[in-house]
Amino acid sequence: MIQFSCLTDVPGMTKGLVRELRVRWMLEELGLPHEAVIYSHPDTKKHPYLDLQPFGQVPYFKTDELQMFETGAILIHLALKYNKFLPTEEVARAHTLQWMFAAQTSVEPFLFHVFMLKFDPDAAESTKARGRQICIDRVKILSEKLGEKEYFSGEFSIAEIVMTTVLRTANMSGLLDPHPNLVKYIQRLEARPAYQRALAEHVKLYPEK
Ligand SMILES: N[C@@H](CCC(=O)N[C@@H](CS)C(=O)NCC(=O)O)C(=O)O
Repeated sequence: MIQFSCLTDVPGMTKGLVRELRVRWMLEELGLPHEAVIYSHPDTKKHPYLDLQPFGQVPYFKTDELQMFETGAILIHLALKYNKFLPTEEVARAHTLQWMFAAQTSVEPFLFHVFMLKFDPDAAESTKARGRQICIDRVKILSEKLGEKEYFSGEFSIAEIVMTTVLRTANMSGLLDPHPNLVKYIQRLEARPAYQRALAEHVKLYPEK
């Protein structure tokens, strides 16, 4: 049975907006039976929940074969598995993925920020401190998840290209100082000849800086 997590109660303004809705919608489109597993917010912040969603967020996604998190990745997984809603034709597929990533990375964080400022009177006051704390927590979780492993995704993959480039900024901000395994991870990935070639070409664009 397909399962995904959701929350018992959410602030009124976010009713109808919780991201588990994306997974529900996709499952309805596919006509697949599913079960929502409901958690209190405090329970999502401790084990065993954190084994299924390391950031303590909803949703996780679970079947007999696999468990995963991140709504975009869950949708891609379902689309590939059931061969629906992700075109197989190369250009159409590329454009579909492009718009999905655009929504989640280039658009959503900014729209959500404005939404929070409008509906949560305390958000403006605490956004800076809260933002920093979230960053501290996120890198700690990533450090724990990586542990002594070489890669997050098991082998060198597109996930590692993105993760390395994201974590480099955290390193420059000093956020990785308590996490030598993440610093070593970056160094290991940066040592790849392909990365070195890419960086050399990139910095050539900015000779004066
Ligand atoms: N990028 C994640 C975001 C998940 C997310 O932000 N979930 C929110 C609900 S919409 C959550 O669990 N918030 C509670 C929290 O962070 O404590 C995804 O798309 O799955």
